[in-house]
Amino acid sequence: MTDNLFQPFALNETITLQNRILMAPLTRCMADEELVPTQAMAEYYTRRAEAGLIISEAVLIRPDGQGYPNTPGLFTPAQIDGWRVVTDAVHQAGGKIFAQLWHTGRVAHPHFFEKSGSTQVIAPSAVGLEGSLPRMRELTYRVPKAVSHDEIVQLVADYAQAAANAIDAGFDGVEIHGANGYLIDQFLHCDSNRRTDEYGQTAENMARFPLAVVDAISARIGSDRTGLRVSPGAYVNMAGDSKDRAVFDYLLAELEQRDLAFLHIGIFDDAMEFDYLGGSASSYVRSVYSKTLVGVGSYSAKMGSAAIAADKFDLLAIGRPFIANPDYVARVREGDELVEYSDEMLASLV
Ligand code: FNR
Ligand code: 8K6
Repeated sequence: MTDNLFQPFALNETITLQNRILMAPLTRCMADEELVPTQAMAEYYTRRAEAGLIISEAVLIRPDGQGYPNTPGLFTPAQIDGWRVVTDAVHQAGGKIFAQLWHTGRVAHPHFFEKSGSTQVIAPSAVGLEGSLPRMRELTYRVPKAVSHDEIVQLVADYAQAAANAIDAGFDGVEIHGANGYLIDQFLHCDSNRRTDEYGQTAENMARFPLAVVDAISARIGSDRTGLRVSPGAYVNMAGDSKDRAVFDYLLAELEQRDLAFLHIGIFDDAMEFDYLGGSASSYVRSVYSKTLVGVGSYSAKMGSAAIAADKFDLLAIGRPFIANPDYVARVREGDELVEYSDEMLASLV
């Protein structure tokens, strides 16, 4: 039984989703060399327009946020025009789509953005990742430069501008990518944030930049069109620390005071438990945050439906099965069998 997934859901007074299934953000590395979305991407998203809400693949707010090849941007007129083709097509098909706004922080590599004139990888602190980029083993991660106060102010402005660009491009809203060990998440974990100024050391300070981004974007496009994805449990590009718990307790209490469209967990498998969270990432967030929550992470439609029925979260995001099944929503509704996901499917946009 998955009936509850097919109930409409009002995020707020301005946005109602036709069902409770979200397409999770999925980086596909298929934009053109100018990081402009292509016609093939418009068709890929349009095939999935039956989702209650599509969250786009992560979209760069500016050049120095790039850490993977051919990830699209929202900082040039051509990129905005390219996205308008995508959003128009999704809307024509009856769908809704938010842009996921992204800066990878220390996971970036100048290989991708040195032609923009900058060669500096930036992060909260000068603590690099070990190793090299996925599928580009000749590129090793750099030790980032710790951003200055003025550079933080500029980053907040750049996030807000990218959100305004997303609305110009026809998106229904934005999801701030605060998860998976990228820039915003780097401020929230002790592994990557060693600052001793007003952006480090205490929970309030470590949450200052993420909340400044949330507030600047909300002021620019409305909190009703602003969502946020977070990873309180460190699991990728990040080491966990028991002191991170207090940071997320503070952040989530602050977010409780704001009227975001939704909060979304960033995790690959929601069965993963974190000692310092006292359980899974979703159960922890649910225990301290009472507003709309999107669960995700290795869920089948049945498991997700049961989790919603048990009030563990309100909406279900589906990632890999949506890559394997463009018509995922129809298949679940009809009780049809699903095609199983495999990593080889990442080679083309179907
Ligand atoms: C992802 N995920 C991801 N998350 C995110 O916040 N932004 C992104 O751009 C991406 N990109 C991405 C690409 C690929 C190929 C995969 C497999 C995953 C994570 C994704 O949104 C989701 O959280 C996980 O895939 C877990 O959900 P499923 O796949 O188990 O339903
Ligand atoms: C070159 C493609 C870059 C895409 C970046 C997004 C992440 C892709 C994820 C692929 C699946 C890997 C799962 C790793 C989960 C770690 C859990 C410990």
